[in-house]
Amino acid sequence: MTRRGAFVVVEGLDRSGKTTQTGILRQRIQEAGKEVFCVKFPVAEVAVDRSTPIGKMIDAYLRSQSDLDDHVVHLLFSANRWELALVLYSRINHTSDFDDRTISDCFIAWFNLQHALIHVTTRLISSTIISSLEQGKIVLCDRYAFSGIAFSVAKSLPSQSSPSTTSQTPGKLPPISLHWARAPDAALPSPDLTLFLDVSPEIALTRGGYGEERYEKADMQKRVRSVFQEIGGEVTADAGQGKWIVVDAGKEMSAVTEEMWGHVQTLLDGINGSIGRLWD
Ligand code: Z5A
Repeated sequence: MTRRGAFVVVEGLDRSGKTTQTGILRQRIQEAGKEVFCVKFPVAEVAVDRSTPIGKMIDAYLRSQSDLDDHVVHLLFSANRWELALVLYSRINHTSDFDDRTISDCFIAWFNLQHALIHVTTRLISSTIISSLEQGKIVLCDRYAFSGIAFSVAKSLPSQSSPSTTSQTPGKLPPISLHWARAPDAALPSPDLTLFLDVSPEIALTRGGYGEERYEKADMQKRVRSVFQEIGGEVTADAGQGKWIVVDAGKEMSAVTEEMWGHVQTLLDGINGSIGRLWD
C-alpha cells in the first residue's frame, strides 16, 4: 500500500516564530527531496493574486478597523479554512465560474445550511490538503483550527488583570466554550503532528512588531496560552488527533529549528493509514 504524506501543523503564541520556522522546515523538507504543500491561516491571499472576501474581513477586524461579535469572528476564521478549499479548487481546475461573488454566496449558504454545505466543502477540501497528502506530499500548515479555538475561548475567559470581567460585553451573547468553538472545524483533516511553539508573553514582547494588532496584549496572550495548554492535553489524550509536541520557542532560533526538524524528519517517509478528521 502506498504511504500518504504527513500533515504537520505549527501552532503557537504570537511572535513564537511560527512563520520563520515554517519557512525553514519547508526548505529542509525540499532539500530532503520531498514535496511540500504550505498553507498559512488566516489566509488573506490565496494562490498568487487575490484576497479572499473572508480574509479581508478578518484583516480589518485584527487591525481594529471593524468591530464584530466574538462568535461571528470565530466563525469567520473557520470559514477562512473552508474557503481555502473553495478557492484552491477553482484554481486547480482552472474554472472561471468561481469568482468572489460565488465564493461569498457559498458562505452565506454555509452560515444558513451548515450541515449540507459541510458535506460539499469536505469533498472540496480533498482537492487541497487531502489530495496533497494522498500524493505523498508533506502538508505544512502555519496555524490551524487550534488557534481558532484558543483565541476565541481566551476572549471569553476572565481577564487576569481584572478577574471579575471578561472581554465579552455584559448582556450580549454567552461566552464561547471549548465545545462551541470546536464545532465549525469538525471533519477538517486532523494533523499527524502539531508542533506547539511556546513562548512567554514577556519574551514575545521583545520580538519585532509585537503590539500592533488586537490580540497582541500580554493579558490576552496569557489566556491564549492557558487554552492552548488545555487543547494540547485533549489532543494528547485522543490517539485519533495525532501527536502534540510542546517546543520551547524562547530558545535560540537554530535550537528551535533542530528540535522541530527532529520531529518532522521522522515523518518524511510518509504514513501508513488513513487521514484523521478533527474531533472524530
Ligand atoms: N487567529 C484567530 O483568532 N483564529 C484563528 O482561527 C486563526 C488565527 C487561524 C493573526 O495571525 C491572528 O489571528 C493571531 C491569531 C488569530 N493573533 N494574534 N495574536 P497571524 O498568523 O497572521 O499572525 P501571527 O500569528 O500574529 O504571526 P506572528 O505571531 O506575528 O508571528 P510568528 O509567525 O509566530 O513569528 P515570526 O513572524 O516567525 O517571528 C516574529 C519575530 O520574532 C521575527 O522578528 C523573528 O525574527 C523573531 N524570532 C522568531 N523566533 C525567534 C527566536 N527563537 N529568537 C529570537 N527571535 C525570534
